[in-house]
Amino acid sequence: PSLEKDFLPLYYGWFLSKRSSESLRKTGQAFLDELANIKAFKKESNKYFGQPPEEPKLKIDLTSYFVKRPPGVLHCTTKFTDFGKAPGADDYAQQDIVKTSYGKSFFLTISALFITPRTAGARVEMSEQQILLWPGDVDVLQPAVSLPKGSRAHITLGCASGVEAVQTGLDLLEFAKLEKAGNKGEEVGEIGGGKLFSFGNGMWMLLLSKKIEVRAIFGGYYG
Ligand code: ACK
Repeated sequence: PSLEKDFLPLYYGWFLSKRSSESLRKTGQAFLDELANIKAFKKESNKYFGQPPEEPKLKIDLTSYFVKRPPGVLHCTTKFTDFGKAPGADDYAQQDIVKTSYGKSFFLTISALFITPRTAGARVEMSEQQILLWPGDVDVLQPAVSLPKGSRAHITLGCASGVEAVQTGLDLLEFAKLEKAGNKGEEVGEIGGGKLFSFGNGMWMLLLSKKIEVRAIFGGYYG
């Protein structure tokens, strides 16, 4: 054992292969394009997505709305360790499962795509084995709403101007909170890829009829 403290990454997570990453970005873009054409979406988009009020019929370009897109390959954060400064960082990094999984390859399942006025993302459904890598302290919405383990698991596809990526996971927890309260959203119809649900306040989710599998490597991002 080294006397020196391990240097922890900015965050741990699954990093998609270049191919899976490109493919998921395309799927996400297709979803945004299609959503922008949906009547029910257009109806409320000026309210929540800053459409100019004088042009209520103008189709919003969601791809440019979510202007901040992750550079490089997409990822699913497990634990944000902030180079060791984040609460619980050492406890997470010291787990055997984290050490033995480091550098290993996985298939992640994506069950849904979602947007809010702040973020666009993909919901990740973890296997029992993958849940072992999920930290115990991140599925919490302040103040004091605890949600089922893994509720936050996501891949950020884009953020609106001025919004930080951390928001995507919080937005997904918001969906999970509504679901926990028995609100499954209002089914708006079938679009390419699955069933579209509106949760109000500009929150939309596409439940994929065929879940997407992506290839990913577990590891750390050092910036
Ligand atoms: O899209 P994400 O999951 O949200 O991936 C990025 C990554 O770390 C690098 O910024 C996530 N992130 C940033 N701050 C936090 C935080 N305080 N808690 C959890 N995840 C965070 C961000």
